[in-house]
Amino acid sequence: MKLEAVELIRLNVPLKSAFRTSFSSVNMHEVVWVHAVTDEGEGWAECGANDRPDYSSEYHTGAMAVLREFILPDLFKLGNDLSAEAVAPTLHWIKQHRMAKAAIETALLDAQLRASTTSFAEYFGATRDKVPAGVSVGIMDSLPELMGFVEGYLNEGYVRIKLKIEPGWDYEPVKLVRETYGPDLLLQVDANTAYTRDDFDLLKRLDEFNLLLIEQPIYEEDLLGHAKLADYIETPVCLDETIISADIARDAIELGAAEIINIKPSRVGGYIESVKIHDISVANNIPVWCGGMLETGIGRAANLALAAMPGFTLPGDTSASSRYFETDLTEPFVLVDGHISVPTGPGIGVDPIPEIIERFAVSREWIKR
Ligand code: OSB
Ligand code: MG
Repeated sequence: MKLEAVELIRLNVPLKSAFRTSFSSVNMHEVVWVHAVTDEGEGWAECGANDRPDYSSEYHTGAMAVLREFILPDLFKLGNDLSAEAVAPTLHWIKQHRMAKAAIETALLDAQLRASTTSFAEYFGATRDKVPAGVSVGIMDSLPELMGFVEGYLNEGYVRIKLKIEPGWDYEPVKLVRETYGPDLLLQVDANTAYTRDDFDLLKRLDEFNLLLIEQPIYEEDLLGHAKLADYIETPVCLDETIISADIARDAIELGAAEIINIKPSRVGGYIESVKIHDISVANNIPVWCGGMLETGIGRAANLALAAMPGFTLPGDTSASSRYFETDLTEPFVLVDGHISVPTGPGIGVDPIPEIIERFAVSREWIKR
């Protein structure tokens, strides 16, 4: 396969309601898409980078810059030797920038698999045709507001609730949700690194709520701190931000820092690396689940295929389109009995709708070989 041109599209897609985490509050999904044109056909991917370097060091215009200046010139140079599998080895010399690398690798994988009429799910060896959906619930201004959202999501059929937490918004909201819905509700929390090694006693108080897991409680580089916390509390420690590669996943598991892993393909450099993390986790009896970055249908389709692999034994943040957007940019993904169907068509299995791209696009730029 040969890469002919790439279109970088910046989109601002309004969210239905503000999504607040311990690191930001967003009303708009500001995102970059990569549209690859090859001699065998076209492919699409959504870059995971936020508008600001607040979740990881990457941000959308930075990802566009590294694609333009370094990543795409190297891939153009490969000529006919290009394949999705060749992307990571070719770009190995570029330090970090995993979300930018993931976006182009995914767009090329989409083009490659569309050409061979293979779905992402088949390529991954996925074993299910639908996956259970959880929902990530942001930090709210008040407990009644939170309960309104949780009630609504449970009525829709979501099978697992994840509450975003931060110091001052932890024990009370978790207690209220647990007491209201009882012991059978699958409930977990995500701190996005908001706590420190000084907060272990506070986090231990959450043990009484029998949570599925606590996600990324402390600083992403503090592997040893997570191992110490995992020893100290009953709630299983799950890592998100820390797990940026299969090598780090292996080390975190061996150190006892990751009792569960959230796999986000964008964070780890793509789906090929994600499958490696899945395999390492399965070999070590570590459950995994698929995280999200508020993706539009273009990113969501590929995540659902990954989440259908056998090691994904916990519900993911792969919610329906309607949880995020009034209007998605593909056919919307819908929740049916708490599950979302895995696309079966070639490649990611969905197509962007041109008129809707036009509506939300802020800029479109072609880069040619
Ligand atoms: O930490 O999992 C996270 C959204 C943006 C950035 C980080 C995170 C999240 C979510 C929502 O929790 C996941 C989703 O529904 O896509
Ligand atoms: Mg998280």
